[in-house]
Amino acid sequence: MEPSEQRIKIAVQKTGRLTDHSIDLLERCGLKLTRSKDQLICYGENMPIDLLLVRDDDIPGLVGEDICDLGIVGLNVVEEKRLNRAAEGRAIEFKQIYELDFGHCRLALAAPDGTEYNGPESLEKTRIATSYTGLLKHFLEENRVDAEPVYFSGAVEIAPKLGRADFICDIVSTGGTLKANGLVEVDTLLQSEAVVIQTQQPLGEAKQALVDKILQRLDGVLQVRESKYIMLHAPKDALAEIHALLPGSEAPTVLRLDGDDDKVAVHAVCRENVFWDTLENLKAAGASSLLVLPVEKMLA
Ligand code: PRT
Ligand code: ZN
Repeated sequence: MEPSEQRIKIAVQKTGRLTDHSIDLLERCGLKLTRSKDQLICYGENMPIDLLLVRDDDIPGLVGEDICDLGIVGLNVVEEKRLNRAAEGRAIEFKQIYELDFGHCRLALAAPDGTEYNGPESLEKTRIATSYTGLLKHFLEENRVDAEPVYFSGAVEIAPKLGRADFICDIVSTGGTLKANGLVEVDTLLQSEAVVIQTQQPLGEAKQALVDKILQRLDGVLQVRESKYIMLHAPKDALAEIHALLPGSEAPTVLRLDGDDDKVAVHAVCRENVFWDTLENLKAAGASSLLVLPVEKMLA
């Protein structure tokens, strides 16, 4: 095994909403992992890459302080950490590389059903319970509103019932928790999803080459998720119309069909989801023998 300073370290959430998705994504990039006995590290068996399994709140700090080279974490956590550090005069910046299309949620303002809200000015002189004081203060400053953030480390949604706040500012995904507590969403501060962050420190040639390789594979895995390979027969005179209907495809391959001078075979990689509607529209434009196949791997 390489000396530890030559291995890439990726900070990943130990247990939580992002854990399975993050590990699955890295495994689909070809990484074979074994967990250490204490479950705190996953060692890469076939590549010099190890995962540090930590609380999600620690991930931006570990990457910002150069202890890990990459991290997978919610944008909400990254932005909160960045703003808190900036307020303390210890700014950290990351190379934020990819949005990973999982862990979707939003940081939203909510209030007891019936509360009047006509925009941020309605927050003037109110108390707002949150664990996201950095993002909330930033929002209040941007909107020049004087309100009082009240820090709650968890169970923010019960603050209004306890008489501790007029509004709450918390992460929402389905909205079920707000509803169960008689709260209504009134504004959105941030749309979030899991992202890959990279340290801004130069990594050295060998490590950077490995990071580039893993990022290229990640890109391939993300593209493949939405991509499909379409094969069809098209009348030559409908080719332009049919190409225009193929979602997200750049240059389809057009092949001659043996014994048929009027039609050609068209093969294309479509980088957006192919729905039944698309196939029906292609058929209406004259396409026949339509076949849609999943794409296993892709390298641009
Ligand atoms: O232990 P550790 O600190 O690592 O974990 P954690 O408890 O802080 O985080 P975790 O696992 O709950 O969430 C990790 C990340 O997932 C968050 O930082 C977000 O980026 C993202 N995420 C996506 C969410 C949600 N969806 C979500 N729904 N994080 C939290 N929630 C909460 C929400 O606040 C509400 O209380 O889940 C509850 C249910 O939400 P509704 O709207 O579906 O009812
Ligand atoms: Zn956390």
